[in-house]
Amino acid sequence: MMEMVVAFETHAQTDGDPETLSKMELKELIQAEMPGFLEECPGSTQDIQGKVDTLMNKLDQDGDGKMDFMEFIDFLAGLTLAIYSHVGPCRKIK
Ligand SMILES: [Ca+2]
Repeated sequence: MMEMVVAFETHAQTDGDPETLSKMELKELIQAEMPGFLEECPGSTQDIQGKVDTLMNKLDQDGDGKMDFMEFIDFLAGLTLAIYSHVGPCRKIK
């Protein structure tokens, strides 16, 4: 988790606003920290930028067009739940 905090802080500084991620910063963070995440969406017809746009639209709770740290935490929580729901049942079989 500390790595994700550092990743947020590192990528959020790119455009001079260290408190939020722009769409470009979000895209760069995902591509650096979660390789393949934007590419691996079976059935999706969106290109990578379209996926980033959709992700930002869903997660930008205050509608300012940027992702603040609390919105980023919600993204991580949702992602963690999705991974658990996919991997959890497999672990229980062992
Ligand atoms: Ca926001």
